[in-house]
Amino acid sequence: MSMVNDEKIPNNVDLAQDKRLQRALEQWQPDFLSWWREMGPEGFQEREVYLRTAISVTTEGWAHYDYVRMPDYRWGIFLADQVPGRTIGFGDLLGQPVWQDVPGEHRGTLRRLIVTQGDTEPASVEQQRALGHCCPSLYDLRNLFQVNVEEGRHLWAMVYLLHRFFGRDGREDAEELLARRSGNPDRPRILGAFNEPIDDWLSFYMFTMFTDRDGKYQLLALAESGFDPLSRTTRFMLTEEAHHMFVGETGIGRVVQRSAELAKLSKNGNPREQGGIDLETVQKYLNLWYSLSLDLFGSEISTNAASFFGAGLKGRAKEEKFEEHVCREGAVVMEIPEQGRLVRREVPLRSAMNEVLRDGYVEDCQRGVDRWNKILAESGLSFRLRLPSRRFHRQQGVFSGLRFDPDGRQISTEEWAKRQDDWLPSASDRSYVKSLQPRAIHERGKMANWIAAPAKGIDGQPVDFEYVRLD
Ligand code: BYC
Ligand code: FE
Ligand code: FE
Repeated sequence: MSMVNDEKIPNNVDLAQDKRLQRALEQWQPDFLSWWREMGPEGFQEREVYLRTAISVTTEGWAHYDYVRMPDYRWGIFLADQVPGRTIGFGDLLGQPVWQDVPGEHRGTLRRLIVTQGDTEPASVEQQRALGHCCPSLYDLRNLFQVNVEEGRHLWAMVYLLHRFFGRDGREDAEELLARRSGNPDRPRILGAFNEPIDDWLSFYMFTMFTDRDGKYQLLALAESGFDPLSRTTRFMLTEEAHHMFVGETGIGRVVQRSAELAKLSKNGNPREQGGIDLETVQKYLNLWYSLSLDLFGSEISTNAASFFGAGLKGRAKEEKFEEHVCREGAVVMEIPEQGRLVRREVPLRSAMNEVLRDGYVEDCQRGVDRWNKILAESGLSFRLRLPSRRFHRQQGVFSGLRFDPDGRQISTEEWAKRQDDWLPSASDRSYVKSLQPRAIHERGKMANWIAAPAKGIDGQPVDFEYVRLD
């Protein structure tokens, strides 16, 4: 029996009426499932997990909780409601009606944007696939799987667009989204951060805090798109993204809280003496994932970004908050390197759109850091976490190829080599973090020693709820 019907694939895109889409999905869906079994969460595929499934776009329907085995998860296809009379909100075509189909001249560019977005989703599942074996609690295990199945659904969202609007090219792209592999030297994922290993939970929380938050900003920018189906798809994805960032921010918050408790219990104020994570190590992981995530916005000065904006394909986050939407004039003053020195330059606004989007992201990250620092202040500790300079450890954009310290001061290659391990997780930091917890914690309500319990459970359930049935 076909797996492609409204019962198996909850949707609001008229799947039952769309024979072409059905045929494309009938090909792709079994390949997706084999990919999920091969590259999805390792060792827990047959377990029942207390998961949220989106079964409609209404407020009651998009958060339906029940026990489900992950391969039976009902990955759905949802577009946020159409806004009647919606017009393009920025760029050269400001005020014109949005497109319900792909304009021929933008076909290649839209395909690239959708493929790039789509590629990150399965990549993150691959990166996180072994984490179940060292989970700090059942609560966290469930959150990991929730994030994983929803990233799977985000892949479905992009595959829907490829199948529905891009014909045979789109079908080929959709297959390739299942063929690339995170970290594989021969067929890597497209963007840098998605090829980095995530093999401990501190990295996982940093990733969901900082990298999923890049997702939020990219989705906000795509939600402005003049290609209405892309706008509607990404708007619905954003509703799921909030939980991913919640997992990251509260995860780090719980680590910070526990580290503060353990610091007080130890003779020298070092949580490591009590089997916890010291705040210096937390800062190094933060430096790493924040800088990798800054790279995901692309270069500070980008002709791609300028043409995406001009053509009405990708706007700014919450475009309506800006005063002026054409942006043919205007400039952003940036300090950029020229011949090895930082100089102030005026960059035409459209070419600076990646940096404008990054500005909002940086502010959003800072709010999270402030909340962590509040936990430290309330614990009476003087240590504070902070975001490093945007220039620190960059591999994309105008600062790549040069070396900067976390304060943004330019330094020599020799100094970088000497100090690198003070700023980024060293091999010994990584093995320490991994050594903290030799086995997964499976007892209901119990937490690993290095992390505090969450303030409350999921979906109104208690913290000691059986979030994953392991027997
Ligand atoms: N790594 O003008 P440039 C998410 C490439 S996360 C490798 O600087 P542009 C999620 C770039 O492709 C959100 N390559 O940048 C989170 C270009 O290549 P070509 C994902 C990079 O084009 C957690 C060249 O460098 N969504 O959803 O303005 C879990 C020069 O490009 C990188 C999107 O990314 C990099 N970091 O902007 C799960 C939205 N950065 O053309 C999911 C769609 C740049 O020379 N993508 N390059 O071959 C875009 O809007 C743009 O492609 C980018 C780059 C913002 C990524
Ligand atoms: Fe996603
Ligand atoms: Fe996400």
